[in-house]
Amino acid sequence: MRGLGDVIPVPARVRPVPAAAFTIDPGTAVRAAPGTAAVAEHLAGALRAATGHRVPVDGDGAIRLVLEDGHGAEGYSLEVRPDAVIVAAQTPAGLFAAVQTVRQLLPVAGTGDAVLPGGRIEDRPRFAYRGVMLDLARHFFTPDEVRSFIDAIVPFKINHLHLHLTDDQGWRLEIAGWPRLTEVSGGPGTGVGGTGPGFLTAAEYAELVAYAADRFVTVVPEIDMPGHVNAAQVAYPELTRDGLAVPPRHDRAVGYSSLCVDKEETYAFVEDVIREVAALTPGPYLHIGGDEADATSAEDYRAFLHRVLPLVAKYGKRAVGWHEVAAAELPVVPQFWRTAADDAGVARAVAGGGQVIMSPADRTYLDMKYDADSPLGLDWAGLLDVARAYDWDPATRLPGVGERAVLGVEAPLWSETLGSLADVQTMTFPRLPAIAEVAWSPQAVRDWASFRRRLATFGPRWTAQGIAYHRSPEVPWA
Ligand code: TNX
Repeated sequence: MRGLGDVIPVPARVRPVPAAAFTIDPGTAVRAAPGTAAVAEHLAGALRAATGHRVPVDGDGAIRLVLEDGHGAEGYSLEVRPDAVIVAAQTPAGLFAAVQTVRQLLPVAGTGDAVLPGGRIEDRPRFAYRGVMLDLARHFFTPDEVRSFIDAIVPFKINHLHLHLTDDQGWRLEIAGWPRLTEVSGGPGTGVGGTGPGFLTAAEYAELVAYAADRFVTVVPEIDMPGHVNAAQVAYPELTRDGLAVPPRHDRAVGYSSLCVDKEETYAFVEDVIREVAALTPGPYLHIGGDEADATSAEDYRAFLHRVLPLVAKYGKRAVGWHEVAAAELPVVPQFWRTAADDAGVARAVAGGGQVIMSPADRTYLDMKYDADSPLGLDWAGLLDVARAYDWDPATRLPGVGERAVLGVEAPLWSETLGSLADVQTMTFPRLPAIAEVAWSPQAVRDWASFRRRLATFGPRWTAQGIAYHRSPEVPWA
């Protein structure tokens, strides 16, 4: 049996009472509070998988879900006693976080009674935004593959999935009124190296958003501009400077394409796209990219953002952009991604009261190689082993960007070198759990020696779930 605190992310407070374990037996049931039936089903499903017992959701179960004040937006408490398990939170999202803790305390899959260790956990996230990004543009992943990715990240209390939907190589989301975006740039040969085809229809995207929402994950769609737009220009030559067709590109180069900042056609296109994406996305954020706009002059870049950021607000969304967007000095959440020790633009943005998403490439980029022998991945930000992904503090990473200025942490996974879901999983696990703990757990309770021991127990779980993972030599795998 695991210890009560042997979960990832490590909870803020754990008080084990070893004598107070609870046994899930054939009579165990879950009791939902009003408004918590969906979460109760998630919990009952996990208990069924771990025991093979019926575990109904009914009116007098010993495992009780309770809604009460005092836990914050996603916090919870979990009390395990011999006669009852009481899961309390202020919101269904908090109860769902507690369910992830319980799942990790259960055996992988089993037939027969299972034991939950006794005691009490009080837990709440350090940062509100805990994200992962998946790049569907360089290599497309199907809706089923994205759902399986969501299932794999949810246990670590990740609550945002950023989808990088467009880039120079391909355009992966159907947009009403602009059919060639996906007919042409989502067609065969549009992935890196000529792979593909693939794109999400509007209906498939909406289904993914709903699937994520059922698991308390908010989808953050990204339409990258004014650079990274070759695929859009291939589909619609009127978006180029001279209106002439450009060749499709399936290599890994970056920084060569740009929308035309002084053409009105550009803004008709951008407004249609933003309106459509906003209408399909219930979450608060819309990511407009803004990175590596090397083919756009600094003056044009600012002028572009001054036209486009207000459009995001017009359609009811909060704009996020890679941190170059901080240059515009307009309301936008910058996502810091470089490896530099400081960033004046981000510091200025937060001095005005803003918040930033932290994704320093040398700590969070899941597409970096683990070590020099990694067959997959890139290495422009250096090698990224698990300890390096774990051992940093988002609130001391950038001068002038302290605890309150950090909205959260995101781990981006770019897919230039990743041709399959197994490749995606291998780069994500086991580093994502490290970054998830950075984002959720108080700095004071985090500890590498404890983390690597807890992490080791996930090997058999991932194997049982069919999830490929990298057997990092730093981890004492079971
Ligand atoms: C930089 S990070 C990019 C992407 C690449 C990535 C590869 C960022 C905002 N832009 O276009 O895919 O490096 O690691």
